[in-house]
Amino acid sequence: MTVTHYLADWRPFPYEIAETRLEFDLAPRATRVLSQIDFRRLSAGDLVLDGIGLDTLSLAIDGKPLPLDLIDAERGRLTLPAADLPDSFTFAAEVAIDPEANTALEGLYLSGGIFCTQCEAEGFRHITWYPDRPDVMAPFRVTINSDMPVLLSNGNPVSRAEGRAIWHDPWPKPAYLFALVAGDLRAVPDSFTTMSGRKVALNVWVRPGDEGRAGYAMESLIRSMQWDERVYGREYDLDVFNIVAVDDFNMGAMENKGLNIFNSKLVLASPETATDGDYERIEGVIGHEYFHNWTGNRITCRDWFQLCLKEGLTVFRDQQFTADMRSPAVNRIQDVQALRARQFREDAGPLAHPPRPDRYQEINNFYTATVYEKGAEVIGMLKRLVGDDGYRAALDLYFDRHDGQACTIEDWLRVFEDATGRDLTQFKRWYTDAGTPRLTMTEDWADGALTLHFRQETAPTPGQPDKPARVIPIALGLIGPNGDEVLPTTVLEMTAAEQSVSFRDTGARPVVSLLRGFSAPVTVAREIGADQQALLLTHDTDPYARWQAGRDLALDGLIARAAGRTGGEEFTRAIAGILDDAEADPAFAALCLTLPGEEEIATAIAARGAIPDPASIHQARRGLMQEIGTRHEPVLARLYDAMAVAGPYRPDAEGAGRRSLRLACLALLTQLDDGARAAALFDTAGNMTERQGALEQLIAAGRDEQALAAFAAEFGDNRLVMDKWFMVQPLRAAPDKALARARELAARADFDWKNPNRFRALIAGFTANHAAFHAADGSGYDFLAEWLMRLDPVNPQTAARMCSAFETIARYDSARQVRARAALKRIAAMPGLSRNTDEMVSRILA
Ligand code: 0A1
Ligand code: ZN
Repeated sequence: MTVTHYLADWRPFPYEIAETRLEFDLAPRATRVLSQIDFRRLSAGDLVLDGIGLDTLSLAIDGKPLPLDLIDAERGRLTLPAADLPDSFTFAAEVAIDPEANTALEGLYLSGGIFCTQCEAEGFRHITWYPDRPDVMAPFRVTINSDMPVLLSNGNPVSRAEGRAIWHDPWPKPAYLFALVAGDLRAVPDSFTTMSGRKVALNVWVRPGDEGRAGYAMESLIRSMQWDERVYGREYDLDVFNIVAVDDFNMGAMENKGLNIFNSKLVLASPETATDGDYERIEGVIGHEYFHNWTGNRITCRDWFQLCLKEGLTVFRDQQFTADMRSPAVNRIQDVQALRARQFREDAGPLAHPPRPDRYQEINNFYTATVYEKGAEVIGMLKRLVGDDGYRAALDLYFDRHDGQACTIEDWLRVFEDATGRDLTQFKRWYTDAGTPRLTMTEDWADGALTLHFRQETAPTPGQPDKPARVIPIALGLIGPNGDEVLPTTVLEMTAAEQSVSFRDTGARPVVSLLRGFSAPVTVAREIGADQQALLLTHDTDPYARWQAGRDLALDGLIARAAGRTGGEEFTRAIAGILDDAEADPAFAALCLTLPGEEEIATAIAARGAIPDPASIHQARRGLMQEIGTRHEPVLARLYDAMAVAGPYRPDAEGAGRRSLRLACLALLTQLDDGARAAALFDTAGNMTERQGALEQLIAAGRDEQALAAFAAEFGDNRLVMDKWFMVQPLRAAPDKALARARELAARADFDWKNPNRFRALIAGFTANHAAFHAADGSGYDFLAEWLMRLDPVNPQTAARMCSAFETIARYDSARQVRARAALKRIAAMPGLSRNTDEMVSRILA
């Protein structure tokens, strides 16, 4: 039975909750959950509670037993007719659940012997009967009965005795923010004094033996707390803040009130086991979950259609935080790269949806790049339009007006309107309309005036055939032919489908530096010559625009090469300037020096109306890397040596930047030295960043046997490090070898595929090998389908998310499309297919 939920159908819940009391008797196979919920009637209506997979032992109202046949197990509902209910009453239930059998990792489950919970979005209904919707908020009192040494829940500790802990969370919260943890855990403790002088006890909880790898997470937490006070004036509001690392987790982490639960890969780090990228993600995600305390918990979402209210804003905040902790320019470019790779891709395919969707079948399928990353971009545009002061005033008003409430995108936009006087009616389309606008610019140069003509258009997306014009903030500058900036950044607010603007007195005809700072999430089409791109790459004052100019130049060359022509000569020449300057900003140079990936090249080819051929793209990219390496060998070799960092490893932006440039040089030099440098680096590097980087090069060069064995011997008992080992092999293997490699790995006893990290490492590592996944014979599609069908009955959420590997099939040739669709149809036909995967597959096949 497929049910579609519509935004238009939202109705307020007719009851409020004064307090929720829960008592857990923990046992792996039969945990007993006793609940007492104090309801008060707000308006007419039956009391409808949600519950799935519960063994209900008893139900009562004010102590009077209720018949169990009120339960509709098929629909997961318990309906108590309004006529039978007093105005205020206590509902009580006693249920039994089986955490050990819970492989879906939704609700209460066991991860390596640790009891833990995941309740967003609708996990709480797997724990007990409840109005499992975000607009029903309550203070919680939780009793945990268990012999486990550490017993945690939300809020503040009330009491602890042998076998029992009581917790009280005074802040009203929806059920999706509930959490419980019980296990043999060790704390890495610290403390923080808030700006008003409240002392908060901080703990990062890990398994015994992992304490030495939790320090960076703790430092990141403290930096996050300081930052939110300094930049947003937001203070923490409980006596304790706990973070727990677990090995089995469907996503990255979860912002449960006062008790964040994390995928261990986003907590545990040491120089020998984690890369610079891992450290950066840990800092960003610790920040993200902490920032949710205000944007998500104190102010939550009225319904799940409003998910981007908390997620877009919290991603925006964590991006600001990372930019402040590291390099604003480099991080902006990385964010844009990620947005293009994941969100533009989503927007261009069958899974396109607006940041605020108006329908869903399975809400867990909507934790997407569109809701998160595009949701953040929309806020960036809003900030640019109202200015920094306007943004601050609007946010202050948001916290003031809506603290303690469950809100909508309308509430959010209204605070901006009220704080700044701006009408945001047209701007709202960014929230309600799917698709990436394409911005076309043409130029006229006459009588010393440069006129720019802009046109915006957005292709239809599923269910949305017409796309009215949006507000697009276009930040631009002008660069004179001698490289001087003749117009600093100005922002043009485009509101119509077509609009023009003129600039005079600029001297000789300048080159437009367009969409500076990536001021709007749009694609750009413009006529621009290679010499103009080279000019921007060398002289633009805006780092994003500089990088983008190089990107476009490289893509032009790669597309030509993939079509069997020559290409890339201009890029190869133009990066000489970047290499000369590289030591001034190594991280930026590394970004410029790393060619677009194969997937990005395929996207660019499709955007020009051609059909990408994965094998030619792979060849084209390697060929251009070889040419660049050959042309610049002396300087690359010099930089490679110069970027070695002396002294102990530190995971800061400076060291990470030097290592990223070093590895970018290594990738080019490996084309010439057959892996000699990579082999040496693998043997001598004292940090995982360089070891993994070297290993990836050795795999690509087909010289990996020894290194892989050494790596496995050294790290065989470290799950997170072995995930890397499982990931890099199918990802970096030559396209004709990757599938065999993936199958071999999948057959290993330590391919513990029920663990989401391990499954993703191998299977998503393979699908990210573009030419291997899109093999002409369809073998890559078959491999993915086979594993999704295996995973779906065990863990529908993770299986469903990975269906998105198929979302680009429409841009390939018809033979590939036929094969991919056949694989998808096999999944669709599987008996008992989950609602999660069913929805994803049907949308892709539609
Ligand atoms: N709110 C979390 C993301 C999250 C969503 C769902 C989960 O389980 C299905 C887990 C985590 C965040 O934004 O970090
Ligand atoms: Zn979030």
